[in-house]
Amino acid sequence: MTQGEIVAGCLAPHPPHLVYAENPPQNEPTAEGGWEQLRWGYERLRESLSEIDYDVIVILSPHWQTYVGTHFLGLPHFKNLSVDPVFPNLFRYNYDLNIDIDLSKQIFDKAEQAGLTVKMMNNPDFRIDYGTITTGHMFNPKWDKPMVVISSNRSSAYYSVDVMQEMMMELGKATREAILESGKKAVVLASNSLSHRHFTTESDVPEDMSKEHITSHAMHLWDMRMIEYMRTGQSKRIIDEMPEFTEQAIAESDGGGFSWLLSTLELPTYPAILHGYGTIIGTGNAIVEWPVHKYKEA
Ligand code: 2X7
Ligand code: FE2
Repeated sequence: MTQGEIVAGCLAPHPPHLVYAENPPQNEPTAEGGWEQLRWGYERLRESLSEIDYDVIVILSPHWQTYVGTHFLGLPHFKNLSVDPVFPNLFRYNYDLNIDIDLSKQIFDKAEQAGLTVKMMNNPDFRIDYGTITTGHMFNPKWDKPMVVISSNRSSAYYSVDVMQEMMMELGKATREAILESGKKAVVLASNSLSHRHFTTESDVPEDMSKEHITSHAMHLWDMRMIEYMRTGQSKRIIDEMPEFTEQAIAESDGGGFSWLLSTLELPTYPAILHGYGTIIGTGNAIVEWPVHKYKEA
């Protein structure tokens, strides 16, 4: 069998506002637009990968939170209504997604061999979180590729960001090894915002962009620092500064996705492509692609 590969890795944030502003038929509420900078960023990401052949999307979402180990969606098909618990006015999405359970099980096995606690989610009524769905929709609105969906083990809350990161680095290695052995071509997505301090009230018109800005200068500086590291191939510095960043910027990297992503890519030293940056209710969001396919050895 030919060896599988990761063709690209992306930071692909999931505020439900993006789906709301797109007005797809699956979402019940309707909007007058909004957050265009980020939505155009997703357009550029999709365009950038449109000529790249791949079989499966592997995603880790911080809104599927599990406290005992890492879980994987373990049934071939999930269909239901997903409602954002904080923004039910913006996100009521009828999803229909297919899972690559063979690859899920292969990653599960590798992670278990590495000593991580893992579980397959086999409840057909399980409701998929809005992080997975928003990133899934914005990355691939046609939903025409199977997915592997990985939960966020909340070890940062239970232990510390350092412990979380060590576990996510292991999970990233296991994910990579399983993909290589599977013979499949995969795109890996970390579904998270950067700085995550948000406003506590919503404007009358949620998509009123005159109200949108970063919550503080300190959050802006942290976001720019992380983006600069990504754009200049300094993944190791991101990993080294992750505990400080996560704590000081209340960053959504606490869910582990960002560390996991960089580990699946073996801490890339080549520049990532920034497709877009913008704020959503004051949080910082970057759409970033590591174009692995361009840098692979011949
Ligand atoms: O989940 C989110 C988020 N990460 C950032 C902003 C707004 C809403 O939801
Ligand atoms: Fe979030």
